[in-house]
Amino acid sequence: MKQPPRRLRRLLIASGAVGALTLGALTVLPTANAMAATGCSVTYTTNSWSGGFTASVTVTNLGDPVNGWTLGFSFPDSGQRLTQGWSATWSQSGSSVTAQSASWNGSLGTGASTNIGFNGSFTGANPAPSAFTLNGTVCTGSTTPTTPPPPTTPPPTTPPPTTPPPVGQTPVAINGQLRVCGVNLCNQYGRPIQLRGMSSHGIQWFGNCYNNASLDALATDWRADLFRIAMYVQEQGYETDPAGFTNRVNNLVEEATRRGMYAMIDFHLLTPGDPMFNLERAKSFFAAVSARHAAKNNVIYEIANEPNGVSWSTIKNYADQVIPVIRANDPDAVVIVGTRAWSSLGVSEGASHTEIVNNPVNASNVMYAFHFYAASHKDNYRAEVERAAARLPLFVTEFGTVDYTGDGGVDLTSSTQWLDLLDRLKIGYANWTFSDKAEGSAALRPGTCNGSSYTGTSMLTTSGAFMRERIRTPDNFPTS
Ligand code: IDC
Repeated sequence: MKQPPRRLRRLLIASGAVGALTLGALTVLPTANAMAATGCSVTYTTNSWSGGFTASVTVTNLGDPVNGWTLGFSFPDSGQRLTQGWSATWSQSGSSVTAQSASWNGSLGTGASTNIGFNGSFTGANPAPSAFTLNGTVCTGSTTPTTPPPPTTPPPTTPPPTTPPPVGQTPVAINGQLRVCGVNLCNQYGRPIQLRGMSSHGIQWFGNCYNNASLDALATDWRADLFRIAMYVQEQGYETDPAGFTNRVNNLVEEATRRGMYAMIDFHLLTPGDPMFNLERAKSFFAAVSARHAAKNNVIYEIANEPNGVSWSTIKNYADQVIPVIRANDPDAVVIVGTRAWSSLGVSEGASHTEIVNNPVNASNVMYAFHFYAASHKDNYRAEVERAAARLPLFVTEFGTVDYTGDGGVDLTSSTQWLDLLDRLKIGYANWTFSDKAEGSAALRPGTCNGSSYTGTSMLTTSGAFMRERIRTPDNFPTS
């Protein structure tokens, strides 16, 4: 394409800006470029809540293939701030924002796209930026070659994938789509496996702990198989901004997926303990997330964190209404149902797993949650898990090395007994929490998430160091 005259160029810039304001996406004309063909387009969409927002930015390279890129734009309003980005190295200086490609999405072939994003805050309005640049070229949605293409231009080659192919063998690359088989969780070869991983803290409070560096460390330094995304429903969670939280969960699922980890979507109901209180919210939320991730093979749905103060039949009634919503979109995903009395299989309210055995939910490919806090829950709970595991598929979707408040000292003896039991029974687990909250259960020391260093042990608490050792020991993932 030829460079249009200067006047037309200005016109296009203006119309591009209008498009951005109305559609949340825009194109502006390129400036002069170097020898290579350049060009790009960007879509920018946001979900906002009071004072905060999540931006999803899709960058498409329309020029020659690039190896490493920098996206630039300016916030139009002086109150707009970048707080936490992902899938790129983000920075802000004045109103200018830049995002530098990560190792796995730096290569963008002709026509290839990648999605990156960030959380931000704003004080006044929150307008979309009106111009984007990729490696200095303004993104117009078209290509500008400076040299005429040679007569025998080869046909464009297939762009390289924007998600990295599994490096080595990730847990998802090895195990693929999971299925419940008898009382176990089986991989794509029909062999029982145990998933070991970490739970986030409430993403409404500790969203800054889930960034590129921390999730890289979780996947490659901790060698976690699983990342549980704890989305509280109350306590400033989902109910305050359903669209925003759905989007945040979706983004974290994408981040786990890129790194070859299983993603567990935790509908973290806790207070009130009656899941029916949140039935309609659960249906809306799970309809949205299961539609979005239906094609993935690494998503596990946990529909009720910790029901409490209600009977098993009430929980079953809830599950029997929520599971079909997920299955309508994602028929083969494993679903985990919380159990009575804070997912204690009923034990903390004087019941036992037999009420579930006698009246299971009306669905297959389902597991039941068991939670424990090692300093509070000991031999009688372990004995119940051992009995229940012979009859029900169990998943420890949350546990702490400390007491049930989530705080206090680590009980290494009880924690070790618990994890030895779970390893022996091949029961998967997620530890509460991969966060830097100042409480005993947090794996990261306070302040860690303000920095960028998450590998090794120097930033780990007693609980974090213990859990990293347990999680990173080699898994037994049979492949035949
Ligand atoms: C706790 C957190 C704590 C937070 C509190 C608020 O550790 O920082 O202030 O929630 O609700 C659970 C729950 C889980 C609790 C955890 C520890 O699923 O939300 O987290 N716990 O108390 N069940 C048993 C213990």
